[in-house]
Amino acid sequence: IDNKKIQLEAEMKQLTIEGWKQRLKRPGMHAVRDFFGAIKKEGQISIIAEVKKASPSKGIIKESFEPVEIAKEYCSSGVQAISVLTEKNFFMGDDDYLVRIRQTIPTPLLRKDFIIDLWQVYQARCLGADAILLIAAVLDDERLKKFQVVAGILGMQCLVEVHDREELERAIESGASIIGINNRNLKTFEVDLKTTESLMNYIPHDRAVVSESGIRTREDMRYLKELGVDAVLIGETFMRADSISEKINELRV
Ligand code: IGP
Repeated sequence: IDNKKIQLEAEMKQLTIEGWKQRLKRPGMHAVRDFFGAIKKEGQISIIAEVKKASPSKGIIKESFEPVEIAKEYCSSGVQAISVLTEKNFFMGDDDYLVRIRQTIPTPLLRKDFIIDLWQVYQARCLGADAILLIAAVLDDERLKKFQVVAGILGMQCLVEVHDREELERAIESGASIIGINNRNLKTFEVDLKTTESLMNYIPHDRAVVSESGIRTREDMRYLKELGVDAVLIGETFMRADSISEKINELRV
């Protein structure tokens, strides 16, 4: 019985992927934007601004949450890219936020979710993602590589997230072009920007380096720029700001 169940599940996933593939062939399917090119600019530290209602460590961050309005403000403030949480259970995100934001603004979009199955890669493309998040800690080497290959075939790029030296080596080995250093320890939720400093120097120069989480001040930005980081990923600081555009101007270095 178990074998049958496993086989059935495998077939269902296969069907799902076929279903998504069919959708991708529909006329009017949008083109993908160059996420890597948008964030890796010599001598500049780019901002990836996140649309994020809640988090497991902080609960609800923003009560009056209008994802499209937030994205529009990010866009008009000139951020280089936007990250959209689509994960429902921990971050109160929604796939539909990505779809609606995609329809409204031209900024390159990262889909922020826990991608653990191949069909989600196809789905991300259909929803309007230009890049997807892959977390090294939750994917084995085979999946890490395979998902990047498939994303690439679909025209998307991957931000491979790491938190320690071992994950970083696996990310580099897997061919990741965009490496995200998460300053937040996902087990303890502790944040330390020094995580970026300690891993930076092991990353080849042709990759884009993104410092993620816990970035709050202009001093933080100066510090990370000094380290040679290509981009920062900021959520909470913008979500809590009285004025998003003013906060972005304040953090621009
Ligand atoms: C943003 P912050 O501290 O600025 O809100 O962090 C981003 O780095 C964080 O949301 C994040 C995340 C993730 C969310 C980093 N890695 C993985 C979900 C899944």
